[in-house]
Amino acid sequence: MIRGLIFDLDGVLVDTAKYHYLAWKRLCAELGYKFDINDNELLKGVSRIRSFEIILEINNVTKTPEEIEHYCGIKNGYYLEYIRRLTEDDILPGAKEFLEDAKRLGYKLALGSASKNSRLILDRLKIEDMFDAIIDGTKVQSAKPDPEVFLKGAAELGLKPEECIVFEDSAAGITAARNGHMRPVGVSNPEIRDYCDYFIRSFAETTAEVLVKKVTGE
Ligand code: B16
Ligand code: MG
Repeated sequence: MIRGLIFDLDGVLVDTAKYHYLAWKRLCAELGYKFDINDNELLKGVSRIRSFEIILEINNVTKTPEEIEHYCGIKNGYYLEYIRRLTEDDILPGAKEFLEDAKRLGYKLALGSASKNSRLILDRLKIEDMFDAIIDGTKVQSAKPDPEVFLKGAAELGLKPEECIVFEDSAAGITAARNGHMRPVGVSNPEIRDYCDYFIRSFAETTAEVLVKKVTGE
């Protein structure tokens, strides 16, 4: 029986994926690196450090851990310029209503994000207090597709992994949910449609009650 819903942040509740892309693109332009929208797909759901390592691999370049840290700091500065401008209106269509509906039905809600900026983003969107547990990049050692972020979310909700649905927009996140024995629901990103148990283009097209029934067949 499903008792908990775990939400990824970037690309699921808010479209910050485009800001990650713009920030990496700006850094890559300065460094003379190749980086396009297809390359960006590989970074979705992946930690900041791992994202830059992937960019280095694409460009056949090596950097020291200190240099990687340095450039990730520059990228995060660019990213913060964008997300400081976020408002409540930037929550994706139907997402807030879906969270409210799920709470009303008694589901426990957790955030399971790779981002170290999640508190700032939740604060800007004014939805921080809707979550019973917030697990993000500041609390985990292993990046998605490792299931750590979702397993910690389920544990903090006091639930077994099998009792949780995970909402994700990235291939790494869908794999992480499966690795953690949870039910992955793909959101918004058509690239992952074939890898999840169920796919929605937007939360506006469903309700918590209908979605849980569709996923579990209950
Ligand atoms: P930050 P999610 C992930 O968030 C993003 O999808 C990914 O592109 C980003 O590199 C990662 O957070 C780290 O973000 O630089 O803010 O710590 O999708 O897991 O909510
Ligand atoms: Mg995401």
